[in-house]
Amino acid sequence: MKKYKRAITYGTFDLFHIGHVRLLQRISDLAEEVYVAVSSDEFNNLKNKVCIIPFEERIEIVKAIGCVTKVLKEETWEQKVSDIQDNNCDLFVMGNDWEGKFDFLKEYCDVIYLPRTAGVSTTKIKENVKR
Ligand code: C2G
Repeated sequence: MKKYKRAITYGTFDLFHIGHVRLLQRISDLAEEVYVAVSSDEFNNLKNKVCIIPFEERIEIVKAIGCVTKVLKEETWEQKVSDIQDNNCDLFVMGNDWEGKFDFLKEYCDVIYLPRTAGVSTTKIKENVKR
């Protein structure tokens, strides 16, 4: 029996890599179900992130990950509270590069920040490809 029923996490998941997989797997170790909100291309602009892979492909890739129960679209910074309430999530998880940034959600569900997978990032992949 896992500690949580339904976890939710958010991200761009561009150039999907092992850091993303491990994060989702560790969330799945904690919760029966894993909901993932994938950032739209427009929201990425708000995050000043330029995506290589378009939203439609990024969300299809995340949906194909075995431990992912459901995918949602992330379009605003403000949607997390309603996402948590509408989907009855009892856990919100992010990698610890976001440590503390979403503690206000503790009013609605548990909040956990997991250690990032060291040595891998979309930025690093982009740089390696350019070499
Ligand atoms: N991640 C990780 N290890 C890495 C790289 C990323 O654990 N080496 C985690 C991040 O901490 C994040 C998730 O994978 O929890 C997705 O990372 P990004 O796609 O970079 O997401 P980000 O742009 O941080 O978007 O509203 C929240 C934002 O949408 C988060």
